[in-house]
Amino acid sequence: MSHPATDLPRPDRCLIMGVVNVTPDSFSDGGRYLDRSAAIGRGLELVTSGADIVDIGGESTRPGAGRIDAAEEAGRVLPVIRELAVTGAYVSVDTMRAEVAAAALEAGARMVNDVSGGLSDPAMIPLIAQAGCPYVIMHWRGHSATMQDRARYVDVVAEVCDELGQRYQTAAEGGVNPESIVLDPGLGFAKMPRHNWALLANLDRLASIGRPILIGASRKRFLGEIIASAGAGPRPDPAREDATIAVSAIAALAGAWGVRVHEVAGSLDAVKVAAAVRAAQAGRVPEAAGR
Ligand code: PMM
Repeated sequence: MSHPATDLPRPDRCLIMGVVNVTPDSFSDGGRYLDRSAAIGRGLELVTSGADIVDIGGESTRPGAGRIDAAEEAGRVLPVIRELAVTGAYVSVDTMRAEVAAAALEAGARMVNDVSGGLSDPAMIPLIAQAGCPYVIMHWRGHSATMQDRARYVDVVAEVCDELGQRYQTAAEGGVNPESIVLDPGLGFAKMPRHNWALLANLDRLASIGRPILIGASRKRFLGEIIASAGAGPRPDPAREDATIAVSAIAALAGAWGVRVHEVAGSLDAVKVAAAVRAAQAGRVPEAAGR
């Protein structure tokens, strides 16, 4: 099957996907942007800070979270997507529902970020095939309420590569343009901290599937745990930003296509530094890597 050219952004450095969760309960920014104008303002702020993509989500996927209904999810994200898209921002919608994805594309979103990689809603892959838009397939083993019970692996890197590879193949066989697919190991989704670290240590193996890799580590608990002071619990969420920036540098140096982050500035600097090192590794003179 031939496909039209894809709208997948490919800057000359690791790109920055800025996050706005229009939810009351996401672990990091839950409750801050449930108000529509606050969410739009935040999206614009992320773009001004240099985000290449703004990812808008209306349903929390934090471990243990329950589902909301599609109407509520759509009601949260659509007005925000509409307002951001008219400014020319490249907007993606973070949803597992084909119905919400379709309405979001109609409202001006250009990419669908599906944390279930098409597993949650059988209508998703046909929708993406028909829309011809870029599609993020994340590694997922089940809904948030019980996903941590599924964090069982003999070899997490091999199993995530295998399961992601299967989702990629299913999507391509379902008519999705392979050139528009991005793969994401789903850090924190059916993963214990040791699984997240193993995946971050082996991004080259994920990349060997042959598609761009997106990494979403921003402010997740496993970062708070690794930087905890002796005898103290995990570092709380806002104090995980420096660790997030470190992951952005590491992922970019390993050749990741993008990092999904709550704050843009530090990660943007980090990916520019990584781009300079990669250029030098390739024997080129590093130049300013875009904005
Ligand atoms: N993580 C969250 C939500 N959406 N999407 C992708 N592609 N990758 C992720 O790692 C990911 C995601 C959970 O984090 P949040 O509640 O801060 O958005």
